[in-house]
Amino acid sequence: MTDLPGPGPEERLPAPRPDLAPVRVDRLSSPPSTRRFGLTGERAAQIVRQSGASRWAAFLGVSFVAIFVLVYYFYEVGFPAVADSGRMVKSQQDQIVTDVSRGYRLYQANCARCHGEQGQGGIGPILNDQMKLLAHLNPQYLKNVLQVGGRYVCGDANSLMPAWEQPLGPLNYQEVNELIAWLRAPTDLTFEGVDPATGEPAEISGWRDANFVQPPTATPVPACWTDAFAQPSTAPSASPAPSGSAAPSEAPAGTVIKISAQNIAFDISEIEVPAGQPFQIEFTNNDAGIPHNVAIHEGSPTGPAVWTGEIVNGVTTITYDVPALPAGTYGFICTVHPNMTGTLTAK
Ligand code: HEC
Ligand SMILES: [Cu+2]
Repeated sequence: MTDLPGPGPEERLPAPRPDLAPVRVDRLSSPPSTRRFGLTGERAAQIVRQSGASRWAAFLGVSFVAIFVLVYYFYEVGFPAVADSGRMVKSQQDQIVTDVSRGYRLYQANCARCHGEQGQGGIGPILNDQMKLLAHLNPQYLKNVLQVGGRYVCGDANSLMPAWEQPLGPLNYQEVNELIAWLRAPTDLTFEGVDPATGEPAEISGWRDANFVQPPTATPVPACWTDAFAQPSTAPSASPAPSGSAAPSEAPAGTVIKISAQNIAFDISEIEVPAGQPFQIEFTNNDAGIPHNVAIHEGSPTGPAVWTGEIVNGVTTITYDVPALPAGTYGFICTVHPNMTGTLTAK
């Protein structure tokens, strides 16, 4: 610690050091010839050529990067004036198609047995109706129905449709989103799917017509689907009354056909009536709280309607007076449940 011995630590001072003379060093050790700035003409020309070339190379490099960045930008977000040309838009569309086709498969597996393979209705209400798809079947409503179940629709606690989304149902939120994407898929969206009728691969397209405009005369879709049947049923119920008062006098000895409906099905699939004679149908609806009727259509149940009976809520019995039918084959159907059908022959 100390340089010189002393009587006490406080008296020990640093020893003086001799002055150091600065050492002179030549900074450059290369020979002076290399440190001359003089240029030969040849060398100067070479330098000019070289720097010109490297500026050119740098310019090319920078422009290449600039063009690349620009092209890549448009490749990602789309070229101006070329619709849907961007990679991001395309991959977004691919994702939508993936969702829709998965939703389509979920629909065929879980929903088609009640709502029909084409959404035409059956045990459950029609879903592919443009008026419904316009506003009634909006994503939030569909989400609620699938979360809560059929009771959300008309407040019927005994609705036939269960809840579908977890935790009450079997499907997770992703599957529900895919189902909603399918139900609302526009008609111009097509994808590879399996035709439920043939089991063959087929081009499937959505139901919703994006260009559909509500006709001015259209009545809005009621919140509860059975209300849609209430209106026509009240109007015809007024007209059958006068004809009903006339019919019994006409056909007291006439034919009376008995049909009943239970568990969303008719008990018979074939009826025979005399041609050219009015007859009566005694219709019993055994499904509590579920509306049914009998309607007669030309040729087949999907043909043009010839006569439509009043829709009645079960459990009840109603006697319909049916006007005379020309000889031929007809279909009978429940207007509310298009999968309740049968054949009627007049001869
Ligand atoms: C067991 C038959 C059945 C199955 C399976 C079924 N539904 Fe339903 N669905 C119904 C019935 C019945 C109603 C009417 C609810 C009510 O009023 O009680 C309904 C109502 C609906 C509604 C409301 C319709 C409207 O007009 O407001 C939607 C949407 C719906 N179902 C979608 C689906 C989807 C999607 C699936 C498949 C995951 C499905 N349903 C499976 C029977 C079924
Ligand atoms: Cu019915």
